[in-house]
Amino acid sequence: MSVVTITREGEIAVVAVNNPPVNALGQMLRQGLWDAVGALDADPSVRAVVLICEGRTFIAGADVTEFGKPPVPPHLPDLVDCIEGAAKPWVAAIHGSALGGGFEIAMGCRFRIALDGASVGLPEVGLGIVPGASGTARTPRLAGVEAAVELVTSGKPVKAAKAAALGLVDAVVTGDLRSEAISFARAALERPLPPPVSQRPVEAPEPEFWERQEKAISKRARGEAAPLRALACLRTAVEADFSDAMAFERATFLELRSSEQAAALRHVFFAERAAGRPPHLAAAEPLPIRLAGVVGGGTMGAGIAVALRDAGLPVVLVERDGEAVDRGLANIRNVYDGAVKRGRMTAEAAAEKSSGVTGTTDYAALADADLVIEAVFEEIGVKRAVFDKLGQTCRANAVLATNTSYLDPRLIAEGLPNPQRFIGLHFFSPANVMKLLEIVPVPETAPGVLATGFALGRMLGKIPVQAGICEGFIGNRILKRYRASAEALVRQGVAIDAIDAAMRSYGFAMGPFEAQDLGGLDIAFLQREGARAEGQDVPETLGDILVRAGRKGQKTGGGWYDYAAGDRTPQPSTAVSDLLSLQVTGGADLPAEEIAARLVSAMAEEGTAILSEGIARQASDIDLVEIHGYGFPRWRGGPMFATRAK
Ligand code: 3H9
Repeated sequence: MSVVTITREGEIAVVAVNNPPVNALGQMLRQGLWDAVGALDADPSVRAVVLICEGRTFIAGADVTEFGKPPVPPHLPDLVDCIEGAAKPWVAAIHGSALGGGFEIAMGCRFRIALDGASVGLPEVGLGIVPGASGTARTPRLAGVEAAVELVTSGKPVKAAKAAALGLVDAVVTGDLRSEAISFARAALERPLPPPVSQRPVEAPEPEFWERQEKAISKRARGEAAPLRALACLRTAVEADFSDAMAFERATFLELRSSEQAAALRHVFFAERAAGRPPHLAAAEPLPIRLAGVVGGGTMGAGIAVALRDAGLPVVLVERDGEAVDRGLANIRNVYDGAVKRGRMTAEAAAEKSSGVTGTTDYAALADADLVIEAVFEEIGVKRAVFDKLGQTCRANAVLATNTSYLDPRLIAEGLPNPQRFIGLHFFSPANVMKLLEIVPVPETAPGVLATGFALGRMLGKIPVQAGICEGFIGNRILKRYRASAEALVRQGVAIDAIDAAMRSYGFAMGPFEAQDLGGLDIAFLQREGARAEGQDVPETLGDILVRAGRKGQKTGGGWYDYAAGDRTPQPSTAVSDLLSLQVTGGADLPAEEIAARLVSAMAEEGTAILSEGIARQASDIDLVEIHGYGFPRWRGGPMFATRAK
């Protein structure tokens, strides 16, 4: 089957691309389009050309799997020029997404029309590169500099209607794209043609514009190379002539393509796609989810309810008494009110979402639920009592899930009728925002129930990762090791603020100690105390010493740091130095890179143990857990990738 076929509608030729799954611009497709330009230019009976794609999307970009290999001609920038230079005008007919090289091809066309709901964009910075086939040079000529800077340096696509308003597409159509595009092409032939995009004028902004952008991007995309380099390309594109701009963009693209950041981001790109479709569940059929229940309306339960509502599911929220029901529903409304305040949602949409949650104290309301997620207090007796009731009231094939983060799900499931429908679904707070979902089967969990966990993850727009059973599963187990290693550095005499600063400069939003101060030191302390009470040998941590002295974090005015009233800025604390003085045995003064290297290696070592015990299925899953649940910088690829043998 050919990746490019040409058919005719009178004087209009229709070039159809068919390169599943996403019509990526592999060498065969590039060659096919190159040959099509030649053939149609040579055919005097053709007056215009429509470029359209089969399948779920327009061309989604360069073929990322080719990035590790030497480039093979025809090169994409040459192909875009070739389409632009064609003797007949080309019309790109966009459905799905025209992304990266796909949108660059569209910009090489004389016209672009898009189906309503389609998107266009230049997501290259998300792969650690800049557009490499004129995206930085042609976009400002279509949409102006400001819009181009936003599009290219954020990597965020825009929907057809906005694209039309920005001038990125010439028309938005509904109905049959092929016939709309043919009519558009016929009508276009009746009017004088606009100049090719590369020949359109562009107004250069003042130098201060670039300085402002540089500052904003450095802040927004701290540590990432590509967005700033893309900005430099855009500046060259409006200050130099077109061919110089193209040469500059190409050189930048090639340099970044072989960078460590690009390799890391490609790794994450493929890991994310692989995570949602685990091959061991290929034959398992997920169960349908039409009605969901949540037990527990605290921060976590409310967040889970919002995540379920955002995916369009009706939700029943069960709490132990009327007051708790009201509090739970108020928690949910608060989340939506926040979204309205930030302009992310209209008040009507928020009201519609909130009204889709029914609060009750009566478990019988869960009788028809397909899935119930328990998010009550982290105590085995409390959780067991919930599952006793669920076992009595829910359908025998309803999926019953616990959101426990530390308890053993096997103990929670004990005594449950039909334990094959039981599973751990570990959300991260805030559950409607955080992308990670750890899926923890017990030995009895049926493959279809496990597959339902993954299907739910995809439905909620999360990154689902399967984890085996151990204390803390994948993420919290690595977190414990990370914190212990950070404390080990403090014991060696490394300053607390030096450790936090080192992890910030590595790319985390916060270091390990300031993060604990924000979240509170008492939760982990109580867990350790609980384990000690059960007779487990849990060594005293430095955090324990602080909590015993009343330093539980920001909420008590101090933890690892002091905080002035009403101020969240961490101040190094002499009280902490005094409290820990007996524990600190050295006077180490390590460079930031060494601190970060030690802590990331510790995470990776724990990851290796997790892998060898079969708790994680693959190293890339561990990277996804750290990136999506714990703030590991995406552009470092995760601890396993960052410490791999090169
Ligand atoms: C670029 O264009 C550089 C140029 O400026 C310059 C060059 C010189 N390549 O996401 P899905 C695979 S950089 C190869 O689940 P959806 C993906 O791995 C590129 N493969 O589908 C998966 O494979 P599998 C800029 C790709 O419907 C399958 O397709 N473009 C590529 O949820 C389905 O993917 C981008 O960054 C690719 N470019 O979403 C766009 N893209 O089935 C990246 C996807 O084996 N792509 N695959 O696991 C996307 O954003 C989404 O795939 C898209 C569809 C929105 C298109």
